[in-house]
Amino acid sequence: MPEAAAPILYTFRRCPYAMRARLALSSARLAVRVREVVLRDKPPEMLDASPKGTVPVLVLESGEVIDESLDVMRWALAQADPEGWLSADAAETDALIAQNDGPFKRALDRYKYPNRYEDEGADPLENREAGLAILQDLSERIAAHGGQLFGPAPTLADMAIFPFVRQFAHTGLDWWESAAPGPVKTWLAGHKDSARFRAIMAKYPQWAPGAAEPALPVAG
Ligand SMILES: N[C@@H](CCC(=O)N[C@@H](CS)C(=O)NCC(=O)O)C(=O)O
Repeated sequence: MPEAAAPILYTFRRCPYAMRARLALSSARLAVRVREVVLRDKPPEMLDASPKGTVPVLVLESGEVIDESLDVMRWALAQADPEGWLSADAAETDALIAQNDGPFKRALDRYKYPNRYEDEGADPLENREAGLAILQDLSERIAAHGGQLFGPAPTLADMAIFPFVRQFAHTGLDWWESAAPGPVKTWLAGHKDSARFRAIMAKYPQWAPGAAEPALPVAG
C-alpha cells in the first residue's frame, strides 16, 4: 500500500486519456492512490479539485491539481524517467500526439459512436478510412524506426497514442485484422500484451469516501 500522503489519481479504467496517465505514472514508479470513477456518477471530491469533470485528475500532496492527461504524463516523467520515454525529439512527439488527439480522435469518435454525431462528415465508414489513413503514416514510421515511433523502444508518443489506436481497433476487430497495416498491428498487439498495460488495466470498484485506495501497480 502507498503511504497515506501519496498523490491521488481519479481515473476511469476504460478511458484512453486515463490509460496514458496511468502508463506514465507506472513507468515512473510513482506511488499513487487510485480512485476509480464512474463517469455518470463523479465524486464531488473530484469535481472540487477539477470542475471541468474529465479524467484523469491527479491531486498532488501539495494540493496542486493536474487535470490534463499529457500534463500528468509529463509531470510523472519529470519525477523519474527510468525507461527514457522523454528521449525522443520533443517537437516531433508533440506533432504526433496533436495528430492523435485532434484528427485521429475525431475520426475515432465518429467511427465508434456514429449516433452521437450529426455533423457533416459523421459517416462511420468515411471516418474509419480517415483514421486508417493516419494509421498508415504511423505504420510506415513504426516500420522505419524498428518497432516503435522513435526507435526500437517506446517513448512518450507511443504510450500516449496506443490506447486510442486500441479503441479504434476494438471498434471492429475483424476489419482491423484484415485491413490494418502489419507494423501498426504488431505495435498495438505488443502494447496490449505488455505486463505494463495489463497492470494498469486492473479492475477496481468505484471509489467512495472511506473506501480503499489501491496503489497503482508499477509492474512492467
Ligand atoms: N483533454 C483531456 C480529455 C480527457 C477526457 O475527455 N476524458 C473523458 C473520458 S475518456 C472524460 O472524462 N469525459 C467526461 C465525461 O464523460 O463525463 C485530457 O487529456 O485529460
